[in-house]
Amino acid sequence: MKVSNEILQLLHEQIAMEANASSYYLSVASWCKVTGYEGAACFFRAHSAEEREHMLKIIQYLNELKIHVKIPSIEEPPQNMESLEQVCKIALDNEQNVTKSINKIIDTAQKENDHRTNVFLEWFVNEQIEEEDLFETIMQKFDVIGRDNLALHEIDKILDKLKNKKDA
Ligand code: OFO
Repeated sequence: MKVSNEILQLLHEQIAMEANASSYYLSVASWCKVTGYEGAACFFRAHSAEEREHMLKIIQYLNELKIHVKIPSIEEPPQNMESLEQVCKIALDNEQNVTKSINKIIDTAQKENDHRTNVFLEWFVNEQIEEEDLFETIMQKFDVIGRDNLALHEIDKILDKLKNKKDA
């Protein structure tokens, strides 16, 4: 096999993490939509699709090494959404955990001189810088603009603009 069992295990865990993130963001999008946050609903739906792309990237990497991937089952995402700020904070926490997880795989790949996996994961390192920055910026909006209904309406509009991240 072209990667070690440990790397294979870690990449499978990463696939599950991306799939669960995709599912969480979809669930948040659904909550936003019925709560009146149209912009946030679009933002989280787009973000859910991005996470699925991340999962597919890893699957494709392993498949190109002729390794069959065991597709994991998805956990039921948390359903107790309380506020727009809370769901954005959970998203930031998730992204920080993804960064830790990517770093752990890179540490392992470097230890094993697995240059191929190390180089493959570079894209994820850069992506996580963007992702953490995105959610940190969103969290700052609650402090800067506020938390009353008008402020939340403004933040909802900002999230709509951020849905393609290029505007971030
Ligand atoms: Fe939002 O993180 Fe994937 O990789």
